[in-house]
Amino acid sequence: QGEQAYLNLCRQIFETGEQRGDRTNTGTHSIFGHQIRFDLNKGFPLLTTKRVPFRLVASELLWFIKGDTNIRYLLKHNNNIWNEWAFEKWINSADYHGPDMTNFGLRSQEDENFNKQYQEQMELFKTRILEDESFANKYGDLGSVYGKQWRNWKTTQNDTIDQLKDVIHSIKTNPNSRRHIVSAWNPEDIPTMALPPCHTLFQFYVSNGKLSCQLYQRSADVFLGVPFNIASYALLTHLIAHECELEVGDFVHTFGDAHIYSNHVEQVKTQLEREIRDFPQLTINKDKESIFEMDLDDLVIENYNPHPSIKAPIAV
Ligand code: DHF
Ligand code: TMP
Repeated sequence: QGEQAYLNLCRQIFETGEQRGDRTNTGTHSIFGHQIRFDLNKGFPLLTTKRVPFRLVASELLWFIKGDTNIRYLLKHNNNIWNEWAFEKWINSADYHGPDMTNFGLRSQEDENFNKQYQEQMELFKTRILEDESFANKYGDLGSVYGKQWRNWKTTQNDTIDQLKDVIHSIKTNPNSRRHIVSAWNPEDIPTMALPPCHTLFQFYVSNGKLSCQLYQRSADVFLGVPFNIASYALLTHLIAHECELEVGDFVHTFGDAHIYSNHVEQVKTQLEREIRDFPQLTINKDKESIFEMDLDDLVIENYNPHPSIKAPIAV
């Protein structure tokens, strides 16, 4: 339960994980199939054994909720977490004429000279996304990722399905339903996505006036991605409970391939030596009912006193 369950998952991956290669050529320790649980009444699960930037988690979730798939919104909120995947599309396009950026993720870690060039190109890219709207429309878009599937799933009848609105409606009108599901996994659209969805499918459950949520995450970067994913789905559960006038219950996090990248091992060991502190509290602006009206300022985290942040390179 709680943060201890997260740390136990890390330990278990070290102790029983298989060393295996992966798409990014970084190398991982990995296990398959695991579940952890957070009682959302015991504080908001923003990990305390390292600082997790709530502002970035919240702006990414609001971006999904808006149905947006363009990193321009994120950049406007000073959120850089999806840059690499848009940049990748840009440097592979016929319009890119700068220095060769092939395999920039790994090369920027190994070659200091190249890293300088890469940082330069990335800054140019970001500026252009922010300042040039038609460029942003073309190269800031990540394809049919989360926001698209949650709010505008395309049907064979050339219609769209708003899964998020529908699931909120079904929670309100038929709480006992076993069909409160949102899926981001759209097999037809996978080829058009910068990254196939890692948090793949989630389900809600109403019991005794409390809303619980379970996520199936097919692939989990346990050090960098998972702390964000936990906080993001905890926040989503709070927001939907707020709109449906329910209390919060549990967040259940179920994993497929749960892995620690080989260049995160030292960082995780540092984190495992730290003592867990109390979780912070989340307050949502009571003047707003609908999750579709929420802004960053409507979400406030209090009493968050984590250990210092721990940096690590992200595998692209
Ligand atoms: N790829 C991989 N390999 N792992 C991921 O976790 C991942 N996550 C994605 C997209 N692609 C991915 C989207 N979510 C960070 C956290 C979540 C995230 C992307 C990036 C991240 O870099 N977190 C840093 C801080 C970032 C910052 O301050 O700008 C961290 O230390 O938590
Ligand atoms: P994959 O598509 O080859 O599985 O690579 C995706 C990587 O990104 C993998 O390490 C999992 C990680 N990831 C998360 O852990 N959480 C996320 O929210 C996202 C988008 C990715």
